[in-house]
This record gives sequence, C-alpha cells and structure tokens, in this order.
Amino acid sequence: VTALVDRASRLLEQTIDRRNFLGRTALAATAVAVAPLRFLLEPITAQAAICGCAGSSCDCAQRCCDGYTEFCCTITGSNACPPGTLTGGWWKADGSPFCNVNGMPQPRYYIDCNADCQACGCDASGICSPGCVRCGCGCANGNCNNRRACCNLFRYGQCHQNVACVGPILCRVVTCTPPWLSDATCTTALAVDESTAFHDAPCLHAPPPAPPPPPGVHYLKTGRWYLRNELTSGSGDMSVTYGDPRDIPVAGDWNGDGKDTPGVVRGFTWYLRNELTSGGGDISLTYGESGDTPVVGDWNGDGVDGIGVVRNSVWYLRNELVSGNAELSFTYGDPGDIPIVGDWDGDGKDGVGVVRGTTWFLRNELSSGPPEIVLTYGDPDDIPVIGDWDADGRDGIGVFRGNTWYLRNTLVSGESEIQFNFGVPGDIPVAGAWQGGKAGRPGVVR
Ligand SMILES: [Ca+2]
Ligand SMILES: [Ca+2]
Ligand SMILES: [Ca+2]
Ligand SMILES: [Ca+2]
Repeated sequence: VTALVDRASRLLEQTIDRRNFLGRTALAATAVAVAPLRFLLEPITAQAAICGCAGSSCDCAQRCCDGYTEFCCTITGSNACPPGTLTGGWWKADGSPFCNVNGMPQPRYYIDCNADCQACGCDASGICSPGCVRCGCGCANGNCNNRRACCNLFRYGQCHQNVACVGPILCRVVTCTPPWLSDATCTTALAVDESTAFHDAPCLHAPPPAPPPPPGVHYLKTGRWYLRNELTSGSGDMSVTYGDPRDIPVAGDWNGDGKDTPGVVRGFTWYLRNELTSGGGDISLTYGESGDTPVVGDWNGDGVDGIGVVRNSVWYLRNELVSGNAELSFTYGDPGDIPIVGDWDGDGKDGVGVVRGTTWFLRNELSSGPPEIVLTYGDPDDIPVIGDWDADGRDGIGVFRGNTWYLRNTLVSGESEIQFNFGVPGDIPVAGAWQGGKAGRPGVVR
C-alpha cells in the first residue's frame, strides 16, 4: 500500500490543479482507477499553495486559509471524532515535539473525521455531495484564526474502508497513539506529512474533562451544608462546613443516637462526623472504589447506619463503620439507574431502590429480586431524596427540582403531598433526622 500511496501521490502532484478543489475532486476518479481501494490521496504540498479561506474573507496568512482542517477539540472541546463523523484516514509526522517520550520525539498521528453521508450514496470519487452532510464549509467556529472545517474533500482511506462514501473532513483528531491501536477500523498503511508536526491548538493541552459522575452522585462545590428543621419554605436553621470540593456528601446516623449527621466520600475514603457542627471526621474508613455511587442505610436494623456502594448495579453493603469488605452484595437495578435507600415497609431495616427516569423500583429485601413497589413520580431530571417525612416509621419519597422540594409519604404513584422551597438551584439535596426522632428533614449541600 505504501507503494500505492507513493504512486498516487506522484500522480496527484503531476496533475492536480492547485488553485481549486474541483480539480482535486475530479482527480479522485483517477486515484480510484489507480487504486483498488476507494480513497483519494492528498498531496500535502498542494494544500499550502492554496489560499481559499473556506469562502470567508480572511487574510491569506490566517490559519483558515492554510488548507488544513481544524482540530476537533477547537470545535467540540473534545479531541475525538464528533457524532456524525467517522474516521476516514490518518497520517503521521515524525518530528513533532508534542509526542515526546523521555525527551525523544515520537510519531504524532492525525486522524481525519469525515462527515457522515447519512443516506446518500456517491459516485466513484467516494465523496458524497455537500447536501448530504450536516456540516458546511467554513472557518472553524467562524473564526479566521482557526483552520477550516468541513471543507476538504479528502480521504486517506486507512479507516472505515467498509464505508464507500464519506463527506468532507469536519475536523482532525491528534494523538500520540497509533490510530490502528485505538480504532479497529484503521489499517497501518502509512501516510506522512511532516509539515503538520507543529500544528497545535490550546484545547489539545487542556486537562481532560472530568468523567461524568456515577449515577446519583453530585459533587460538593464548597462543602457548605444548610439544614432545616421544618418541611416548609425557608432558609437553613443550621449550617456547617464539612468536606472539600469534589467530595460526595452522605448523611446518616453513624453512632446510633437517633440523629443524622454529615459524611463525605472522597475517592473511596469515607469521613463521617457525629456532630452537626463544623469540624473534622470522627470516623474515617476506606470502602469501595473511586467511581462508585455511595449509599447509606441501616441494613441490619440496629439503629446505626451502615455504608455501601453501587457499581454497575451491584450493591455492596457493610454494617460496620470500619474499613473492610462488603458483608452483603447483590444485583439490583440496571446500570445508569439512580440508587436510593429507604425503609419502605417500616420494619426498621432499610431496603433498596432505583429511580429510572420517572419510575421508582423499591425493594424491601437486601437481595436480588423483583421490586415490591413500582411507581412513577417526578420528572426525569429531578434529584430523588428519601426521608420519613411524617415520622411514621416508613420512608417516603421526594424530588428536588430547581429549589423546590416535592415530597410524598405514600408509596404509590401520585402528586406531591408536601411542597416547599429551600436551597438554590444546583444544590445537592440531603435528608436526615437532624433533630432525632427519625423525622426526615431537608438539607442542602453546595
Ligand atoms: Ca447520630
Ligand atoms: Ca445498622
Ligand atoms: Ca424495611
Ligand atoms: Ca413515612
């Protein structure tokens, strides 16, 4: 294939009309005639000779006019082919300073993300007509300082050879990992363009975005807790500072005195505090893994809350508040469900539940099995919150939406029975018996 590349490249160099893309596109048929593979090979030097500026009125010296395609991260924030594109091919540069290992430059790879032709076919060029793709040719983000996007009708062709037709290159991904290792549709057939070795974009050096939190997990922003003693609109009766940004808040009765107090999970370390005052943790232990969804409940009915984590719909529960292994594990719910915990039947032991969209699946037994209660409540983007709002020994349900609490005591589908405003949008709702007496009361953490 390398020989083929060389041959086709020479052909392109000899015959391409460097002043316009139509010439190149027409040439695609020639390339295909030469190549058994349906792809068009790009003569790199031709690009630099063109000042097309993607139909925009930019200065020829600006990046939009250099013929290359912008990096995807400039457009989407992510150095990955965006939805609606596919990897069409790749090339490499050997002398790039951006892929050093121990000070030694390593190959840097550029992967073209060609727009999907959707339902369109194409002729022998392998390129579908512009009307078939969702993007339009222009400077990326409309900025002359960005390279063009969705303009270049090229296909190196090492990737997705099963796809006969592609659209223009929307954007480029750059990586120090050989493309055939990260994308099984790519082959190792070599294409090289040293002149791209120094192409760069600020977004390529941004720290990777944090992975999305596990289902039901909300991270602290400041570690400030506001707790309220009534199920009415108002502000916090108490506030404490506990936890660091990115901790996961939990609330429970860690010492069995009937009062719930704060805790946080940081990675897989739990810091639990017995007082409703600012201060350090009274208990610290390690349990679970980073990326788990922490849960808290009195699994054995001894009046002291235990801990647990949910990982891919497997629940790992522990009664003892010391580091150790799960005492109980079982599968309940589906991955992506929001885990919840409550004493649905009032026997003093917490059961489990999951919220999936607006459907709640509640189970009293701490084992795999069908839900005993299924109901619909709230909106899909609500944050579920559980508490014994009427202090009858059985937990009710609730959701936090905006800064409004919608609570319900009865575990059947229906409207909220109690409604009030507390907190601000973006707060994390928690519920606990802050004053003892098992009565579930609201709190917000931010
Ligand atoms: Ca307590
Ligand atoms: Ca317990
Ligand atoms: Ca129960
Ligand atoms: Ca109740």
